[in-house]
Parts: sequence; structure tokens; C-alpha cells
Amino acid sequence: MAKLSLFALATWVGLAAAKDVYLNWNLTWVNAGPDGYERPIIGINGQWPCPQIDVTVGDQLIVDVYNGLGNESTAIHWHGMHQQGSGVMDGAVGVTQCPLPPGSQMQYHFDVNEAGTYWYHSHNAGQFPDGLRGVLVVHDPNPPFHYDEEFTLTLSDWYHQEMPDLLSGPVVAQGKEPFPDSALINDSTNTKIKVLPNKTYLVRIVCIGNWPGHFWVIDGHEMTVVEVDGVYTDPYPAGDKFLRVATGQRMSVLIKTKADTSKNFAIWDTMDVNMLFFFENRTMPENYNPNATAWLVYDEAKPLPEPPVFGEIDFNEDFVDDVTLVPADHKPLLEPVDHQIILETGGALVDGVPRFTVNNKTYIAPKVPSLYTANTVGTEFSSNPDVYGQVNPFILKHNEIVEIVINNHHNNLHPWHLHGHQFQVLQRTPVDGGYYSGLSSNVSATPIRRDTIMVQNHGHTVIRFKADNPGVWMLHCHVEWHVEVGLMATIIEAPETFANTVHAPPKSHYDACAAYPQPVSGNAAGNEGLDLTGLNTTATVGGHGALYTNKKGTKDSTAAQPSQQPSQQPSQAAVPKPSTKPSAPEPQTEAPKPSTKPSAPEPQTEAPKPSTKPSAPEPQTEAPKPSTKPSAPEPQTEAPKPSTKPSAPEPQTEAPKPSTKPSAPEPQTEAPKPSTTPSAPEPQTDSPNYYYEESPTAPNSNGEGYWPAPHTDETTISIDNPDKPHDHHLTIHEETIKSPWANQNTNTGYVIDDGKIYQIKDSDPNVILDEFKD
Ligand SMILES: *[C@@H]1O[C@H](CO)[C@@H](O)[C@H](O)[C@H]1NC(C)=O
Ligand SMILES: *[C@@H]1O[C@H](CO)[C@@H](O)[C@H](O)[C@H]1NC(C)=O
Ligand SMILES: *[C@@H]1O[C@H](CO)[C@@H](O)[C@H](O)[C@H]1NC(C)=O
Ligand SMILES: *[C@@H]1O[C@H](CO)[C@@H](O)[C@H](O)[C@H]1NC(C)=O
Ligand SMILES: *[C@@H]1O[C@H](CO)[C@@H](O)[C@H](O)[C@H]1NC(C)=O
Ligand SMILES: *[C@@H]1O[C@H](CO)[C@@H](O)[C@H](O)[C@H]1NC(C)=O
Ligand SMILES: *[C@@H]1O[C@H](CO)[C@@H](O)[C@H](O)[C@H]1NC(C)=O
Ligand SMILES: *[C@@H]1O[C@H](CO)[C@@H](O)[C@H](O)[C@H]1NC(C)=O
Ligand SMILES: *[C@@H]1O[C@H](CO)[C@@H](O)[C@H](O)[C@H]1NC(C)=O
Ligand SMILES: [Cu+2]
Repeated sequence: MAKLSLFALATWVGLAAAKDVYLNWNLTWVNAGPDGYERPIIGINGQWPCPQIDVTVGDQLIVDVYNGLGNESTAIHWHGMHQQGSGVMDGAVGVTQCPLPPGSQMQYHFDVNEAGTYWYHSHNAGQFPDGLRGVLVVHDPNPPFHYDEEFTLTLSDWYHQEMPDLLSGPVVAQGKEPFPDSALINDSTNTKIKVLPNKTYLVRIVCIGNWPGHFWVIDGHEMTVVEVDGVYTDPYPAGDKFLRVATGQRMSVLIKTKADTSKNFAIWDTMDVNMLFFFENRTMPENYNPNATAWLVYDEAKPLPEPPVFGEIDFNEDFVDDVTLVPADHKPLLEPVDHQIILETGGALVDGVPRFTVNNKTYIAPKVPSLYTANTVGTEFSSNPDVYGQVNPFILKHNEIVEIVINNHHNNLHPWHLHGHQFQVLQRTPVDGGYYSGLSSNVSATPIRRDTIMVQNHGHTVIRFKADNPGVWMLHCHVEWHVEVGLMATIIEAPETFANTVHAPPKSHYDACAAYPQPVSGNAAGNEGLDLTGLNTTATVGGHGALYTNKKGTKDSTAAQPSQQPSQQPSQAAVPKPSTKPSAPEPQTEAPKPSTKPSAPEPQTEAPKPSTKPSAPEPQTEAPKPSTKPSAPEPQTEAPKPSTKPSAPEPQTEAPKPSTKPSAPEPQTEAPKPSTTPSAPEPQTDSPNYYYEESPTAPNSNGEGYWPAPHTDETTISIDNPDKPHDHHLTIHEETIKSPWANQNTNTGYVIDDGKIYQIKDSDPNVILDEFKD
């Protein structure tokens, strides 16, 4: 006797107004050569570059992710999405989920409530620079500006070697970043964008790179800024200044195309060479090319011109300062501040290893993801930073106004990104602008908001936000090289409210933990209370990235071979609304067929929306660049570059300047010194609090029990629908979770009708009708 939720049907029918966008992703290796050098790259459904996701504000996005990589674990983060109430869908490994091991599947589903330009990327062990990143555009039916057409340009650095090799290689071991081999525009060195004359284009610029920021020029076209990081701005014409984006940032500009098609125009992009070389006192290799070119094509018969050439560029004078932008909604400065946090950030030798630190502590991943810890240690402990281990935890109270100061003691730039919020930027110094000593007198009354802010070397920034989004949020430098050496903190926002505010992880997230395996309850070490026995917080050099085999971190893997011919299978399909609402479900005429759990629902097979834009990436026709360095970049031993910027030697060991501010940083979590305690080395084979071993029982329906096993139901029925010419079959698939707190219980699933899939939103299981009998 299968269970059938009539509520599911009712929801499906009633949901006709809200659009669900369902994606079914199979992550696999593909071979591609975006700069002419072919290498294995992580693609989606056999395709790379990864597809742009287009949704409309208000939609629900549902993504089933299957890890078909064979030799790496993974996880997808939705950069900039607030995840209000759905923090468990944030996709950050070690924070909101376990790594998804090869051969496993998990689902992300969340409401998209902010319009603008976002992106998605792996948030697992330095993986995204191997290609697993793409754009997420949230369209707005009523944007505050007019435009006729739009296109997206991604900017990134690119490496010929794979991240696991680079992370375990000699350059990273010295505490340095490997030099990128190329700059890419839209994952190519040969991007051409067809444009029409006399039109206003919205150009969405997304920096999806690993390390350096980028700036770009569209020759002959004025650019007016209208959005940063999903926040509309008052239109800001760049004039004769350059615009730039740091890793993780987005910027949208309006351009007006020419009145005639007599000529094509180059788009010039360059990686920040100060960041790559000069601030770090490293010499640019001979013939190094930090530039990339793309073209605005008015007429394919006309030649593609060379890009403009620029001379000396002053990094303080020649750029639009994003702090001077004004949000279009003119939201006022948040004040007064209830809670100030000061982060002293820099490089240091930790356990003899070059690392980055936040208030003298380098981030070391916990055994239990921090959100799972917050959910399971109980209210007695969830607001105690000590239970989270060495994740640089900061506990916020619900709805307080939080000010974070980031002092950058390092001799390079760091783009800091906060999950779960767009923060106000009150001030940000120029390069060598000094550390925080209070606010300057000219802080804007309507500060710009964004989710990623570039903090200059030997300078600082001050940001504010309201702690109105309970959850566990990473606050980290977005340079993936730096993430991997600990430049991260964890914001634990209103943990005392989670029972009422944050959905519990759905079944597929527990399945990922079970398969990895990783424990899902207890403190950072998987123990009760403050006992952190077994949590090894010794810093190690390098790492193996996301590499995963039976013996994790070794290379003798049995990975699937990269596909040679990317499939043309569309990977996105908006689930259409049922055109005619079936009236209330008719009495079911057929006995529910108990079904074994099916594999992932089929992707929709509708043809992709015809586009006026040349969306397919150009075939690579260039011969592989005779590069002198497909192998690891040399350890840097070169002579000093005469620089006007006094840069301290790395790693930084200077003591942070004592702040004059009364408010002290949060107490640092001191994990016990791993001197004598036995600790679990990778791979984790011990899982003391391992949920599936402890609770193999099915959920009971009487409201008792703690973390019962997730329950899945699948029913196939036939409906006699007056609006359709023939009877049709429905399959209802439901997942139910009962959490420690009743309010976190979830009920999700989908209805398959005529081969189309309609997702069911989370709902209160109390509303679900009792068992339906045939
Ligand atoms: C994922 O793709 C690989 C390579 O094409 C294929 O072998 C595998 O069966 C696919 N897995 C799923 C779950 O679609
Ligand atoms: C563009 O607009 C101008 C001014 O209205 C007009 O003269 C010109 O013909 C237009 N160009 C095209 C290609 O339509
Ligand atoms: C990159 O662009 C800059 C600025 O126009 C130029 O000076 C430099 O020569 C270019 N580098 C290469 C390798 O083309
Ligand atoms: C970091 O360590 C240094 C040297 O031990 C000490 O002077 C400083 O106060 C510490 N800073 C913080 C923020 O804990
Ligand atoms: C505030 O004033 C300082 C010093 O005059 C200046 O450098 C900075 O750019 C100003 N900041 C803003 C946001 O206007
Ligand atoms: C992982 O497997 C793919 C596919 O076989 C391979 O191309 C890639 O080099 C492997 N990665 C590492 C780091 O071994
Ligand atoms: C950039 O690449 C994305 C992903 O492949 C594609 O959807 C988009 O159309 C491309 N844009 C241009 C201007 O070529
Ligand atoms: C730059 O590097 C050289 C060689 O490693 C070293 O001698 C010099 O002191 C460094 N300069 C600065 C300002 O760090
Ligand atoms: C902790 O891990 C490090 C690096 O893997 C290792 O060298 C050290 O022996 C471990 N410490 C303990 C107490 O197991
Ligand atoms: Cu950084």
C-alpha cells in the first residue's frame, strides 16, 4: 500500500502561478581547449562551457546533480543567492553540506528571490577553476532601466594543469599562486558577439576566475554601470575610467550600439598584473600574455580589428571606485551597529606551513559540516563558537546590525565574499591605505551593497548588514588558492532560531554524507558537547584538491574517460505551467503501483529557446599555443621587480595593529592542540555519530523520534482529465524528512505528468492528508 499525498497533487495544481525550473545535471569530464590547449575539464551533461541558467525572479530552481566524475567529489554553490530559509542549499562543503562523492546524486532546490547577475560554481576543495562554473541570470520583468537586448561575458584566468596537480605542486608548497596560462572571455580566446545597430544592450560581466581581477574595454562604446552583484545602481557612466571586477564579482553595463554596421569592434580584457606579479614581487615571465580579446560583430564580412593598446595605468586613479556607486533603491546606511567584528587577515607560517590566517587562526575544515553541528548540538551549545572547531566562527544574534572590518595585512589584494547577504560597503582604502581606525567622515548615507568586495593590500574595508537571514554562511577570500590555505571565516547567524527558520537537509544531502562518508551530527569532531577529541587542526601543505578515490588523495583512480563529443542535449528546461488546470483530482481509478525508487527524472526534452544571440561557443580553430609551460610554473626565484609599492616579504608575520575600537573580535575558537589526542586522518573511516548506522529505522508518523531516516514514496496513478483527450498517468514522488525540530520537517518531490516534471515545494507535512487508499 503506497502512500500518496493528495497535498502533493493539490500543490502541483495550485502552483500553476509559480514557475519551477528543473535541471538534471550529470557532471563529467570533457576534453576542451578554450585557449587552444586541450585538457580534461569538468562539464555538465557532456558540455563545456557550463550552461548559463536563466530564471525569472520568483521562480524555484531545482537542480539534481549527479557526480559522474569518477575521481573527484563535488558540490555546487549558488553565488549571491540569499537562500533565505534554505541555507542548507548553499552548497559549501564543510559548511552546509558534505562533499558529494563520485556515483552519488543530490538535489538543490530553492526560491530565487533576487533579480540580477549571479553564478554557480563548485565550492569544494579548489575544484571550480577546473571548469565547474557558470552564469546564473535572474531576469526581472520590471528592471529600473530600459534595454533592447542582452548578453553575458564571463572573464577568467585559466590553467593548463588540473587543480589537484597544482595544489599538490611546488608553487603552492612555497605559499605562492601558480601563474595562469591564459585569460579567457566567455571561456574562449575567440569570442564573437553578434550585435544589431541602434540598440541598447545590457552586458552582464561575471568574473568566474580563480585568482586575479579583470578589467575590460569595449572599444568605441561608452559603458554605464547599472548593477553590481545583483544590486541595481543609479546609472553610473564610466567615462574615461576603467571598470573592473574581482573574482566572484559581477557588473552589468548598458552600451548603445553604433548606428551603422560599417565596422566591428574589439573587446579587450586583461588580468590584474599588479595582483599577479608586482604586489608579490614576482617577475612576469617573458612573453606572458595577461590579455584576451573578443569582438562585437556588426558585420561578419568585415575584419576583426586589433584591440586598443593602453600605456601606464594607475590603479588608484584610473578606475571607477565601486564604493562611490549608489544602490538604485537608495537604502540608507544601517545603524546603529550592535555587533562589530574585526578581522585581522594575513599570511603566516602555521605548523611550518604557509597559510593565511584570520585573527591568527587558519581555517581547518571540520568533520561535521558547521550547519549540521548547529542543528544537532542543541541550543545549549549552538551559540558557543567552540563547538564549531577551527572554522573561525562568529556567532550573530538574530536581526542585529553587524559591522565587519577586514584589515588586510598581506601584500596583495583579496576579494572577500559573504554568503547569504549583500552587505553595505562603508569604506575601502586604496592600496597601502592603512588599517581601520574608525570611519571617515564621508561615509555614504546610501552605501553600495554587494556580495564581494576587493580589499586592497595593507588596507581595509568596513561592511555592514542586518543579521536577518539565519543560517551558516562562509565569509572568505574568493581567490581559490587562498581558500585552500585557510583564508576563511564562518558566520553562524542566529543559530538559536534555526528550529523555526532553516529547513533541515533533505534526504539526498544525508545520502551524500553517508556515501562519502562523513558524520552528520555533533560538534566539529562529531562528538557531544565540547569534546573535540579526534579533530586534527594541524595545517598541512598543499592538498589533493577534490581528488577522491577509494584511497582518497591518490591518483590511481578509475575515472570515467572524458567524452570526446559533447552531447547537444539541452540541459535546461523551464517547466511549463499546465495550460489548462486540471480540476480537482478525480477519484483515482487505478491501484497505486508500488514503484522502486527511480533514477533521476529525465531532463525535459523541449528544444532550447531560439536565441538571437550566437550562443554556441565558437569552435576552437587556433592551433595549440606553443606554450613553454604546460608543466608546473617554475618556483619563483627571479630578481626583484623594481616596484614603487613597498611590499613586505611573504609570508606575512607582522602582528596586527591593535585596534583603538572598544569592541574586540569574537573570542577565537581554540581547538585542543592535537598533540597527544589520537585523531582521525583522512580518509575518515571512523564515524562515531554516524546517523545511518545509528538510526536505520523508518520514520514514525506519530511525531516522535530524532533525525529519523528520510522517507521516500512513489506512486503512479491515472487521472481521467476532462481537459485532455486521453487518460494520462501521473507519478508522484515524495521525500519526507523529520528533523529534531518539527518546524524543520520537509516534504518535497515531484509529479511526472505526460513526461513533464512538476516540482512540489517544501510544505508542512501536517497539511499532508493521510494515507490515500485506492
Ligand atoms: C553520466 O554521464 C556518463 C558519461 O556520459 C554516463 O556514463 C553516466 O551513465 C551518466 N550518469 C547518469 C546518472 O546520467
Ligand atoms: C540608426 O538610427 C539613425 C538615427 O535614427 C538612423 O539614421 C540610422 O539609419 C539607423 N541605422 C540603422 C541601421 O537602422
Ligand atoms: C596586453 O595589453 C597591454 C595594454 O594594451 C599591452 O601593453 C601589452 O603589450 C599586451 N600584452 C600582450 C602580450 O599582448
Ligand atoms: C595574533 O598573535 C599576535 C602575536 O602572538 C598577537 O600579538 C595578536 O594580539 C594576535 N591577534 C589577534 C587578533 O588575536
Ligand atoms: C572619503 O574621503 C577620503 C579622503 O578625502 C577619500 O580618499 C575617499 O575616496 C572618500 N570616500 C568616499 C566614499 O567618498
Ligand atoms: C580525473 O579523471 C579524469 C578523467 O579520466 C582525468 O582526465 C583527470 O586527469 C583525473 N584527474 C586527476 C587529478 O587525476
Ligand atoms: C557565453 O557563454 C555562454 C555559455 O556557453 C553562452 O550561453 C553565451 O551565449 C555566450 N555568450 C556569448 C556572447 O557568446
Ligand atoms: C623581492 O624578491 C627578492 C628576491 O626574492 C628579494 O631579494 C627582495 O627583498 C624582495 N623585495 C621585496 C620588497 O620584498
Ligand atoms: C594531524 O595531521 C597532520 C597532517 O596530516 C599529521 O602530521 C599529524 O600527525 C596529525 N596529528 C595527530 C595527533 O594525529
Ligand atoms: Cu585572497
